[in-house]
Amino acid sequence: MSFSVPELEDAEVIFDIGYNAPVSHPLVARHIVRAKKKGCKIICVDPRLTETGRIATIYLPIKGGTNMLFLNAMAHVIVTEDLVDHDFIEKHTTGFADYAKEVAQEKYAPEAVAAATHLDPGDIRRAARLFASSKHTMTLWGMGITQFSQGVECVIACSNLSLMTGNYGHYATGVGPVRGQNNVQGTCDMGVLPNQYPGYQDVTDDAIRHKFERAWGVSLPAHVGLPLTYVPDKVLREPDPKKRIHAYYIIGEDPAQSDPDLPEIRRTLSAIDLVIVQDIFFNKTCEYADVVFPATAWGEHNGVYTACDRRFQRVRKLIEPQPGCKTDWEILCLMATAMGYPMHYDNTEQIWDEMRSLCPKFAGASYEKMVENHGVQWPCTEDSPDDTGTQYLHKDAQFATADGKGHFYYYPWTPAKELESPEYPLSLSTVREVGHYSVRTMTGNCRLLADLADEPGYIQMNPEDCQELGIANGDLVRVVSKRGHTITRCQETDRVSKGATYMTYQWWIGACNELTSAALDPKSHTPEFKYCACRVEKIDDQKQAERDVKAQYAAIRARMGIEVKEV
Ligand SMILES: Nc1nc2c(c(=O)[nH]1)N[C@H]1C(S)=C(S)[C@@H](COP(=O)(O)OP(=O)(O)OC[C@H]3O[C@@H](n4cnc5c(=O)[nH]c(N)nc54)[C@H](O)[C@@H]3O)O[C@H]1N2
Ligand SMILES: Nc1nc2c(c(=O)[nH]1)N[C@H]1C(S)=C(S)[C@@H](COP(=O)(O)OP(=O)(O)OC[C@H]3O[C@@H](n4cnc5c(=O)[nH]c(N)nc54)[C@H](O)[C@@H]3O)O[C@H]1N2
Ligand SMILES: [Mo]
Repeated sequence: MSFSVPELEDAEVIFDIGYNAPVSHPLVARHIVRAKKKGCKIICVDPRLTETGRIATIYLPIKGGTNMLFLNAMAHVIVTEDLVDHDFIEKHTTGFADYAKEVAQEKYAPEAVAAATHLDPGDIRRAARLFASSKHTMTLWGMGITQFSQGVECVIACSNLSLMTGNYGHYATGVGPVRGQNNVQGTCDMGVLPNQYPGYQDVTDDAIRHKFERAWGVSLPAHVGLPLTYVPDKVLREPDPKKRIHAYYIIGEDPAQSDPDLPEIRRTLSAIDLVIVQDIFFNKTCEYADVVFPATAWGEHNGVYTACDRRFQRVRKLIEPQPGCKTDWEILCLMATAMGYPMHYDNTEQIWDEMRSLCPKFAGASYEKMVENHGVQWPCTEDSPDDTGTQYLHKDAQFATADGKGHFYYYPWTPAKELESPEYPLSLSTVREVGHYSVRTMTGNCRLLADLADEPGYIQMNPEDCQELGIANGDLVRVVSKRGHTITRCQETDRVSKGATYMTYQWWIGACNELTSAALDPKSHTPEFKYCACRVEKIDDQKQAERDVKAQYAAIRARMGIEVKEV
């Protein structure tokens, strides 16, 4: 994120696209509400009417999968109505003239994209004018733009809008990809990426690689590793046995629930020789594990988490772990040692200080500074007390590119890879709900949260679709795609448009990843979780279906070792 979350309160315009803060990040949502109370205008682009959409100045109920068409139309209006910041563009960017020529084409006029995007051309024009009207326009995006086969290009298109309107490089402006989990930013900071070491340093850069080799006393490969989403390929379809994956060490991830196309994931996990799962609960992937390492949870260990706005924060142990559980870093040390590389640290601060010595961006972010300043935002390059970190990036519009400038790139729209068809006439998008968390190991066993929503989850459907299929609110239904099928409950709501359906990916029985497609973005390798085609089938014998769901739920919980206390 280029800005800090609290800066949102001083935004004059918030451009919220494909991001549902009230459900996904209630603390961020609070800042959006405060901004609104201070007079901020909100543009919300989401095919479902979210709570942000409800309080928006302009709500744009976009047809799923047409983000790029819409973003190019926004750029079209800003360019053709000459709402751009000429001075900023000239001083701080390159490539604008070529980009402007492309988006100025008539095919991107709001009137021309109306049919495909399902948006009112007047609303697009109003939104573009509002976006360009302020130097405190702040953009927030989420999975609604990134979980597409054209995710990265849409992120660049959002950045273009900020560049052309001078919305970079000062307080309360810029772009905010709001990261998912409490520490997903931290895992990337620490190099849990196929192409980079800690501190965003490329594995293909010889000087960098040699630095890590010297520090660790090992030789390291010069090639980029494999992204998570290529594991099925490298297990099921790799002809060269030497290149096939034989062992899979999974730490804090539940691919058997959260990866797309679960029938294929099950084949993959069954075909691998060795599966190790390191987790705080018995998750669905554990059913395929040869070894399970029980790890400690957040209240049971010390460490550092990075928030979405680059803020390192100390976390402290509150309680002693259960006997037999170890911290993730201790387990890794034991594994490394057992494999012939003696690895030892006395505590997390030692690990942190080694990391700082190897990562220029983080070099000044000591434990001490984190405590004194309630966290430190990177980059923090100097050890001296004066360097307290970086609140917002690209100060004075100096960008982290070779020439220090922001670059414009144009991309045409590419539709989602699987569209509605006579056999699968509905679109399916998969999203989040407020009461449950990702693979539900952490929320599924809590009675209070189960009261909010429980198995087999639900599918949001427009009332007209329900009527056509003869399905009532609350009915169990079967949902089918090219990959598989699942059972869930119909939730009738006019917040979604006709022809579009939504499921959350938290459910073990109503598992939407039985249906989703593994089409990937070629740059980020992120699956197209936000679009595939499905059909919904009515179930005639509801009583039997209810009994089946209950039995399946009991069986899954028994396999997971979950004791259910009836109250
Ligand atoms: N309660 C709860 N909170 C969570 C999580 C959880 O599981 N439960 N998970 C965490 C994680 S890992 C993450 S990554 C974040 C994600 O947080 P978000 O990005 O907010 O998550 P989603 O609900 O997946 O998607 C956001 C919105 O995209 C919209 N959308 C779908 N298709 C399109 C489209 O074609 N165009 C546009 N513009 N929008 C579209 C959906 O309707 C949805 O409202 O949430 C985190 N917070
Ligand atoms: N259909 C569909 N699928 C999706 C998405 C979607 O929008 N739609 N979103 C995708 C996204 S953005 C994400 S991030 C993934 C999330 O999917 P996952 O990463 O698989 O799910 P999480 O629930 O975040 O946690 C994974 C595991 O980590 C364990 N865990 C928690 N804390 C610790 C710890 O301290 N140590 C260890 N070792 N384990 C721990 C939990 O018990 C859990 O089993 O799902 C993806 N899958
Ligand atoms: Mo995520």
